[in-house]
Amino acid sequence: MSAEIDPDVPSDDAASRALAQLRANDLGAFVRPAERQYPHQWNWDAALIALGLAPHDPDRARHEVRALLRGAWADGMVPHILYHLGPSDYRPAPSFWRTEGRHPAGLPTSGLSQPPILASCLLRMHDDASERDRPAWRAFLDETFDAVLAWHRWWHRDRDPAQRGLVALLHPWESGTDDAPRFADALARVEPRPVPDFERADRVHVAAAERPSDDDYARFVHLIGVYRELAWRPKAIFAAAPFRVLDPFLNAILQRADADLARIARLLGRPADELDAWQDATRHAYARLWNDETGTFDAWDDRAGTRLGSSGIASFAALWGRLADRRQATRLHDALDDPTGYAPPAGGALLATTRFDDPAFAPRRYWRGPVWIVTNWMAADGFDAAGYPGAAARLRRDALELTERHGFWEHYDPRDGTPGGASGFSWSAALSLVLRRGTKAVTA
Ligand code: 2M8
Repeated sequence: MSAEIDPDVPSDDAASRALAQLRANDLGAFVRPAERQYPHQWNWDAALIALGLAPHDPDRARHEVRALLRGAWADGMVPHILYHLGPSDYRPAPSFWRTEGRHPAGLPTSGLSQPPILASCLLRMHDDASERDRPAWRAFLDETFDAVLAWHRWWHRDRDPAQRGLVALLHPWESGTDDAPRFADALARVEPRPVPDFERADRVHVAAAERPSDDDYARFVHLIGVYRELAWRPKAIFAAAPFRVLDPFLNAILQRADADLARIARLLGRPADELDAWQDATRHAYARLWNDETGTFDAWDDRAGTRLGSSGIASFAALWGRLADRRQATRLHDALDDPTGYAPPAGGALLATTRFDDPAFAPRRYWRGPVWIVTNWMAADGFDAAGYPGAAARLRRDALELTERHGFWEHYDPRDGTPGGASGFSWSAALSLVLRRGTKAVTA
């Protein structure tokens, strides 16, 4: 269906196409992230899909969030993949994780988590609702509050046991930006053992050149092998993790989500002190990720005790998390206009995942170069808040143009906008609805 999209159609038609894409991906129990590539429910995809659907079909949006929270473990962790409908041609298969005894009865899940963007989406669904819908959203904030808070507690307790103010990723999949160049050095230190019961199946519907390399994948799978042997016990896997990274992307999303959950708490008349304390600790620790030489927020390899380079898109998340000061925001803004940084050539689009002059930049390979609609949306929000409405408008315009010209793909080549990755990609459709709502509000 994406090939039928005409860039000149009025935006209401474009919105209908986005809703049609989400309907096509709706499997009843949940909306799959893409028509073929991702047949299960993914954590942050679900939150973004719900946000897109909320004003059009609030009941369906709430159903999506309920389905996600049904996967929560007893310790509060909300997993990154939920296999509601059992096995499929996707790998890892549910049984590969060996999470029995940890996942809820009858709902197999992965053993990892993903960016906790849910609280931020929930607050927006409530705030953007019509007068008529708002009471139902308020009731839904109340219904979901304890589960979301328990998940944030899990991050701050089990992924920051020494209370340093930054939570750790134990697997690149937990960042949502799986093969991002900033993880390369930390992954290179992982020595993968072959895992006998695993075979890659992610290159059937998507070109191999647009998926992570075999080297990366061997390590992704090896890490799961290590953790499943430790029965996913939080203390044990934290201590043994061959890959442990303090990531500016994940921590910025958590910071914003803590702030948004604190707003929800106040709205509901619940205490917010714990949420406020987490934000103070994170703000303090996050400042140390800043690299004044490069003008980036860098990830930290918690195993080697070293700074990781190739920060790319992760730096811009600091704006989403309201974690960049005025000078840092200006440095990030400057990189948008720098052709060796992120300024696209004529006919291209903001915002590449990696700087154009980074040796790791790969314009069509997954999280190593392409433009993703989610990161444009986050960066636009951040630049608006930092006092750069022009940059925010460019980011929104480029994202909308990409989806209108090419349809809803997983990502787009920043040099010429050509689409790549999975077709029929749900969050590109969902966020096009969100961006269009934002654009309308600004121009109204
Ligand atoms: C991608 O990740 C999965 C593994 O979790 C995969 O490559 O198979 C990532 O882009 C992730 O951020 C996203 O949530 C998921 C589904 O869209 O796909």
